[in-house]
Amino acid sequence: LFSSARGESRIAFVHLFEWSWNDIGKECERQLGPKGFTAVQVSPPQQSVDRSEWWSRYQPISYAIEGRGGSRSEFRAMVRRCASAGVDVYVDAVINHMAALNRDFPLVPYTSNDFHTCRSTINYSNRFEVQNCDLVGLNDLKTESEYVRRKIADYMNDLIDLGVKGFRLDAAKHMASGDIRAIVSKLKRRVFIFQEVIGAGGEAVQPSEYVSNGAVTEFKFERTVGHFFKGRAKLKDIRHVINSRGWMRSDDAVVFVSNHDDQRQNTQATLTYKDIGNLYYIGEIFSLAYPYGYPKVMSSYFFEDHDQGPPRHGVHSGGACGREWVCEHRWRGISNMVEFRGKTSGKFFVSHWWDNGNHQIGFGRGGLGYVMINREDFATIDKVVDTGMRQGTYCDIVNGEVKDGLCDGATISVGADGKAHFKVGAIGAAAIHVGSLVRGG
Ligand code: ARE
Ligand code: CA
Repeated sequence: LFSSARGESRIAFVHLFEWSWNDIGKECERQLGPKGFTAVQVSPPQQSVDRSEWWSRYQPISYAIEGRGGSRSEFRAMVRRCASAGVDVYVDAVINHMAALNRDFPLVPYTSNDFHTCRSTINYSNRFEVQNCDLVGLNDLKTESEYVRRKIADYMNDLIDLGVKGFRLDAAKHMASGDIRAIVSKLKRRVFIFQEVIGAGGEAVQPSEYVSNGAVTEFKFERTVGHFFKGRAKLKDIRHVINSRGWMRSDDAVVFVSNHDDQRQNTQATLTYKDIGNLYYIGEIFSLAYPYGYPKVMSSYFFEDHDQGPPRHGVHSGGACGREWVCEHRWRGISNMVEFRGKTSGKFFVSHWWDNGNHQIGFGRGGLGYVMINREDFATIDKVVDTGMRQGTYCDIVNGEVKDGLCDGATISVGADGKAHFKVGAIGAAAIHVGSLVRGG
């Protein structure tokens, strides 16, 4: 079902938002490959309006591969380096619309005939308006036209020739599902498709309409994690909400704690790196441990203003993680939980659940891993629980790293009865898995 270039199932991927192609190539080799990330989502690579705001990338003016990310040859080199490191590249494909300029794009070429004519503000309870009117003023393409479909497919096939293995279809809700199907059927190879469809009750167009074309974003996951980790409900109840009625099937869902839009405009409901304490950190650890969907890790740059573009210096050329770039994907507990998710993928269910009746939870993955999450603001966890794991000493990969078979940080001992003693501080986590066994067993 979810097979990737590695020939394994899809484990987790990262969105290196606004990273340059050169920096991504290096990151694949140094970090993403070694930590077991399946893929990296890159910012829209096609030629866009030339503005400093991050969102200029969502305003295409042609399908040439050039712009802030780098040149076409740098893009090609990135894909090759990532492939050698075992990491697929997913492109954010902006195909619903062109830039908010005159309806004339000679470089494609598109002329006014290739666009819809509705310019009114979209009323989301009206299907026609959602799919035919300009989204925030962006020129809406006639995706029902054979010519437009061919131009879009040519662009995507060009990327496939460059080695791209998947696509995020931006603003998929604004294209009829059948239009997407027709475009995807023109692709020369089978690739991973996931569609950005923001589900909202009462709207005319629903995410379920799109599952026949590929995976779909499940925004309920982001909102649920935000709701519980921001302390609005007892964390112990989160398992009754995720994957409950009305949720996308796990195999169809792409999930995330936060995305590039919501970390800017929806911070009341969404966890981001800006949340005080370690909330984002433990929310991400939870998401990577919990068996639902195909998780995407957001990797951000520090920003103050909604529109603010990326740092002038790249991550590997003076910008640096922790200085101008946040690089959440490198935080120890997050990168190591990608390994946890890979090692536990054979048992894609929750086992050995424990909670304190409030905001402290622990759960296993059928004997392949165990995670403890403490969302209490003050109380620590000091508890013996049944992990279901084989006897041995395991490196707690949130608080330590396995190096040459040894753990450089905290360890957890699992007894012959599967029980282990966990001590976890307030707003903290601990996790062990079969790959972090360091002694005994
Ligand atoms: C920019 C300016 C605008 C200006 C426009 C044209 O900000 O003021 O009118 O340019 O000149 C991104 C930015 C936009 C930006 C755009 C183009 O977010 O601010 O506009 O790039 O540069 C809906 C869609 C959903 C979409 C969100 C943003 O359904 O698909 O709006 N998300 C994707 C990307 C965005 C991107 C685009 C689409 C456009 O992830 O980054 O926009 O390519 C409810 C509804 C949702 C709706 C949501 C917000 O939740 O259910 O469907 O999402 O409200 O309106
Ligand atoms: Ca449309």
